[in-house]
Amino acid sequence: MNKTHPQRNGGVATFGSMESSGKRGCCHGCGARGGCTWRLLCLSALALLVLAAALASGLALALLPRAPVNRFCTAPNNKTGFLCDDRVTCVPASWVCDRVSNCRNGEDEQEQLCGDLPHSLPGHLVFHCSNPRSWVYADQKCDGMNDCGDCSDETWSLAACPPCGQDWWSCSPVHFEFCSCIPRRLCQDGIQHCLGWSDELACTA
Ligand SMILES: [Ca+2]
Ligand SMILES: [Ca+2]
Repeated sequence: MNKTHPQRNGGVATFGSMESSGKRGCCHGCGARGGCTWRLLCLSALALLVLAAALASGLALALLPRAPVNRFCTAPNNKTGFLCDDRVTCVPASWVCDRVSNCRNGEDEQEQLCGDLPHSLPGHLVFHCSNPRSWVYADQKCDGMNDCGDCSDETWSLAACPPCGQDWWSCSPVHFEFCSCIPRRLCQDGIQHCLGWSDELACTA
């Protein structure tokens, strides 16, 4: 008595055709004893190809020359600033290359930026004093302090500073720290700051 398994003949025929086609092509064969070896091999090869393509794309993108990033921004108190990589954080100009990381990833202290000051800095961060050998950060221009040493960051036409604000007293100072305005908090503090004593005689805080 021969028993014929209803699925066996069909299965053999099916396996046979799939196996032969699997050897001809790829990812179609599934041998009964091989446990879908060809299919697994083909799928693995495909996965490797996809992975390799993804890696190659990433590498190509990394090697592409990047367009210069616009770092200009306005920091608090309307100061000229440096825009961090997050495109949100705006660091005041004088915080760049001060050896303190202020951007999340420290891009304000990178060697590329700080290696050859001031030439390595973006131009908008630098103010050149009337003395060609001196420079200050852009946010030190018109801040009331004599950072250039010759007041060219405060009074000269190069700086084009607005008149003293309401928190300042306009006079001719004697302290080299200031140029043409002194903070009103220094008025009537018992110390002469203005050449004509106006900070002690006329100014009210
Ligand atoms: Ca810094
Ligand atoms: Ca200044």
